[in-house]
Amino acid sequence: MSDFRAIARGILQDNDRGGYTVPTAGLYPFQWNWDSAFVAMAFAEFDVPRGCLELERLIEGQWDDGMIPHIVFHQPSDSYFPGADVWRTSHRIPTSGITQPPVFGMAVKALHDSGAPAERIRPLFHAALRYHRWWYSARDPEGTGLVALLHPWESGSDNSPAWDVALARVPTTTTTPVKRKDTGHVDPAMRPRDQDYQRFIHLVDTYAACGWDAAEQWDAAPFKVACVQTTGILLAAGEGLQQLARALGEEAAAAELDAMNARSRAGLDQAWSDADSRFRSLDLVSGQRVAAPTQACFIPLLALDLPAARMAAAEQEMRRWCEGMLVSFPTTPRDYPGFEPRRYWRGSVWPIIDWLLVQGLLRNNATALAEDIRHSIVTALETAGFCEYFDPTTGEPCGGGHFSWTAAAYLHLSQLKITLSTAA
Ligand code: 2M8
Repeated sequence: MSDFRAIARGILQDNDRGGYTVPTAGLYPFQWNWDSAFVAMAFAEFDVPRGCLELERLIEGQWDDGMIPHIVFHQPSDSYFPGADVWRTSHRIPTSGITQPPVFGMAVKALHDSGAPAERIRPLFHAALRYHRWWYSARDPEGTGLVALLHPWESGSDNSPAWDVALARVPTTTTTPVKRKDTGHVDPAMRPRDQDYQRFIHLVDTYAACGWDAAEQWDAAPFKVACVQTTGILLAAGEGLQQLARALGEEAAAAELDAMNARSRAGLDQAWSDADSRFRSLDLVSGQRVAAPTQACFIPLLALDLPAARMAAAEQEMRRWCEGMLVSFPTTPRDYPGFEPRRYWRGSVWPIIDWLLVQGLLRNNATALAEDIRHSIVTALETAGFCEYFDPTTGEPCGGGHFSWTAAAYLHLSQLKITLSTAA
């Protein structure tokens, strides 16, 4: 029988480029923000110093305004588009100009809880605090409680059906020629479409023309969605950071985090829809709630203790999405017209999303569903390998292989023991 945990650790080793981990060689040859945070959380379970180093390398890219970019280009590589030259940013090392879901603070807390020393945790804590301040000031300047994304890549769920309506308004014209490399690494049928890429790069051109100034971008953005997944992750991270602030004796920071967290909690509370049994993001350009059902709608469970009626409804809806699926959790339900089980974020199963959902379900005492999802993804991985994501209808491995965050999710989920609650 294979030692899958050893294989997973081997993947993290192979993808190490000197204290940071690339998602996978070739397809993604740089350091990605939330990929590294998941990897650091896995390291927290067996190699705490290496986990700290992962985050320390990531914040080499942190901007003066607190933003942690979605890509840090530590070394050149021409196997990825858009590379450093397309972004035209001015940090002291090359980075992209947008961010990703703020799992970072969750990883700092996990490393602290695993015994990382205060001299390594304190600087990471302060980087996280500056990052959270940036989120609230740059991405919720009106204080609504939900933080907004200015680019679908910031969601991490790049071509999710959640963005279809908002992204359709973005012009396909670009000043930068679009020279895709991703489709040379994996089957184009699994990747976003060319039109999506035209729009992704139109947005990059637009924000580069703003000199990447946060306020100018906010005014110029043709894509602006206040996102329940990002806010749920921000709040989960913020709660951990608040506890960490107390442990570090940083009382003023604890009070500041408390206020930021309260703002997100209120924003999420308003984003719940009884009619849909899920949370819904808000398109700030049209003023409409996002109708498309995606995994994002359940990520707030991570950070909220849902009232019993809401939780029962959410659980029932999540179970409905899983019906007839070989692997859970599909990022879009099969009965939605935009469902494409192999095309990247349009329905496929992502192990790191399962990790977040399992955590959210456990927080809300839905232990049976948490265990079903955990068991389903661990089995899929042991059957099909450490791929980027899975087709939920067939269990087929999709996207890139030898994938770091998949290995990280396996290391966490394969050893997680869930005790079924009697009420479940
Ligand atoms: C994917 O996104 C990148 C852009 O950031 C791409 O397709 O080129 C997404 O799955 C994203 O969530 C992930 O962080 C990244 C690296 O794994 O790949």
